[in-house]
Amino acid sequence: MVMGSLKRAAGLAVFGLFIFTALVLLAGGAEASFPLPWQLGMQPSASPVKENIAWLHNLLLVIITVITIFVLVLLVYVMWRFRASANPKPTRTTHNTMIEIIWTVVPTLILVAIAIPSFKLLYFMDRTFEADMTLKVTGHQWYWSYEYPDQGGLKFESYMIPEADLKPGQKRLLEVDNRVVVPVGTNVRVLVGGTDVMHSWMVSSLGVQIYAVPGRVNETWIRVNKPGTYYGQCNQICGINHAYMPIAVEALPKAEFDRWVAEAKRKFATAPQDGEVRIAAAGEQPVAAK
Ligand SMILES: [Cu+2]
Repeated sequence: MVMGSLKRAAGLAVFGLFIFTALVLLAGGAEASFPLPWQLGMQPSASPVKENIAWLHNLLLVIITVITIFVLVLLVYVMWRFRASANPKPTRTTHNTMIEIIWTVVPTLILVAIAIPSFKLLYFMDRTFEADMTLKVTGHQWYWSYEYPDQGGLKFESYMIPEADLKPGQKRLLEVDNRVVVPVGTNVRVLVGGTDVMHSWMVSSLGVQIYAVPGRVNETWIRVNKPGTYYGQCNQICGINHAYMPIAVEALPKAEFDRWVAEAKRKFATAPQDGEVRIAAAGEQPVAAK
């Protein structure tokens, strides 16, 4: 009777695991740097930081799966082994020094084993030592602005394209009028600030999520592995239009990037810069230029 239900439970667990694996494999097949309906798992990695995040994620997934299965097996065994019907006279055992040492030391070792790669990754994500160029990102209610200090201070604003104006093939709530363009294979130092409330610059496939705080400059870095467009969103609840300030990072080969810079300088030199604002220094009110 007991063995029968155990077998049924084990059968169900194996079936569940099979369905889950199939879904993950299906979802993993999608090579897209934006969210997809019914997506499971993470977007494919397009930067060294994201590759390392995915690696740590997969390691942790294995560890928590093994721990969960181990604890489940122990619980089921204890329920069966010490059931009342087979133990009319209950055992009075309360302590076992050996077991207590094991269940203290082993989890500690597991935590240390997780902490080492975790801290290594935190420092790797923090900043790049060898920056080839700098990109300044500023969060506003409710759009982003970008500035290129190494390209003659080129700057522009990036607004979402409203649903009614979308052209065929453009992504709803993700497409912007001016994409932020970076060269591939280049260490880009990203300085992030804000002018009004807290925002967050998040691009999933590049492994970046950093707060844009008024009066403060946060630093991170990206290095895009291959050309393409990588989508993200502000992921700090920042007001009524929080959902309408997407991010589109376009990575171009270096020569094409230089051409883009020359073109962008002409385009944005003449464009009106009404809402132009700069990252405010600590303790200073955000300043809007005339
Ligand atoms: Cu925001």
